[in-house]
Amino acid sequence: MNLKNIYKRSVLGLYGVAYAAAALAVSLVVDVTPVAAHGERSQEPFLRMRTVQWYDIKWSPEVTKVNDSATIKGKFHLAEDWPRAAAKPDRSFFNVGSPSPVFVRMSTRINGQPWFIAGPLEIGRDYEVEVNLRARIPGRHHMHAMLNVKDAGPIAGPGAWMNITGSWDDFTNPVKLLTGETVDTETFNFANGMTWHIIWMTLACFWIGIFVARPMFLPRSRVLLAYGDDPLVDPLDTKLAWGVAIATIALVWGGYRYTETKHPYTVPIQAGESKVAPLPVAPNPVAIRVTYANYDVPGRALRVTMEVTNNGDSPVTFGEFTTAGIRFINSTGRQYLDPSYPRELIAIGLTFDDESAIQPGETKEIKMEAKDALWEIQRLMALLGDPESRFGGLLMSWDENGNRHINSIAGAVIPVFTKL
Ligand SMILES: [Cu+2]
Repeated sequence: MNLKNIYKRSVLGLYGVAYAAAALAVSLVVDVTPVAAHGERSQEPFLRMRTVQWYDIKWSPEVTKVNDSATIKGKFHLAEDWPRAAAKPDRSFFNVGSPSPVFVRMSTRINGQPWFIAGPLEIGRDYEVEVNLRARIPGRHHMHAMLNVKDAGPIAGPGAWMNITGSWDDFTNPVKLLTGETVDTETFNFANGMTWHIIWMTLACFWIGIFVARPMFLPRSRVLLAYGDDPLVDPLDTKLAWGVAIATIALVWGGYRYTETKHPYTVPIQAGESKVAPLPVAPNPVAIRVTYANYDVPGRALRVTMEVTNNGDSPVTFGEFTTAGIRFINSTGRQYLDPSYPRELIAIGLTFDDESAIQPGETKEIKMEAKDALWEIQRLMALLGDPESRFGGLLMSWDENGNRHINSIAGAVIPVFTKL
């Protein structure tokens, strides 16, 4: 390779750098308007319907002032029909899906136990969760309950709008340390953090700068491939490398020594595993066997045929089918509906071919229809395009005394195209 060639390649490399810089500048200058949701509808239906089945989720209050507390609480069932394509919840972490840290999470409890590290959860069982939040950034935010499952990713639950009023400047997050001192974690050691960023970035830029200047990456790589590293390393390079290596080690060692002297009492970040027993299995006299299910594409309706047995001593009536946080209800379910549940996630199109109660000891075949445009709006009909076209959800029934029974049902779905 001749000199002219090396020069040409260096110029090409510089064009690349200039292009990247221009792209960065455009993205900084052009106003990017925030979107109202975070793409929860684009998550595959099999993940939303057949993994974490959320119910009784409550967001309160609707409006919170900066620094005030809010909670998200509710329950979830881990579906027996957990899809093969998603990793099992052997290591899960309860999280809150929000547009940036608009709230600060103060605590998470699962079945009353602190849950600050990921841990195993059991398929087929139920859990109760409560998250305490502290309002930080004013605005109208869409907040989701969410379960992060290792290797399966975040599984978003239903979302509701929570508003924060006030000014971000007033936000404080005081924490009392073991030594009795109180610090505000919002601003604590901010300058220290910035200083360390600047130190390491300066060192990194200097290190890369050496190789950019003497000579640049591409010509260097060509020379290395053609002639080996002998012609590339000169005595100054060796001196600089030693200098940077010693500076790095000195900074790390010095930093640790300084921190230890300044904060002699520290607790390491907890890195174990949260373990909690699932909620006890509630006695459920209702047994359901799904025998057939189809999805009416033009009619936007899921139709499920099932054999239902009431093994209890009180007649039961079906009232709600919940899937992916969407609640399909009929007149029975409406009586028990939480009025604060997001309206956009409620569908009233739940019907049964036989609406009469199932008597104690009775077994009968029931055809359920859950019909609503929400199948389209929430993009759940995309389950027909999933490699495993199965539905899942919680079917809720109530006995005469108002006791609720929950059955997690699932089955294969066949698409049908009937005339409207
Ligand atoms: Cu959202």
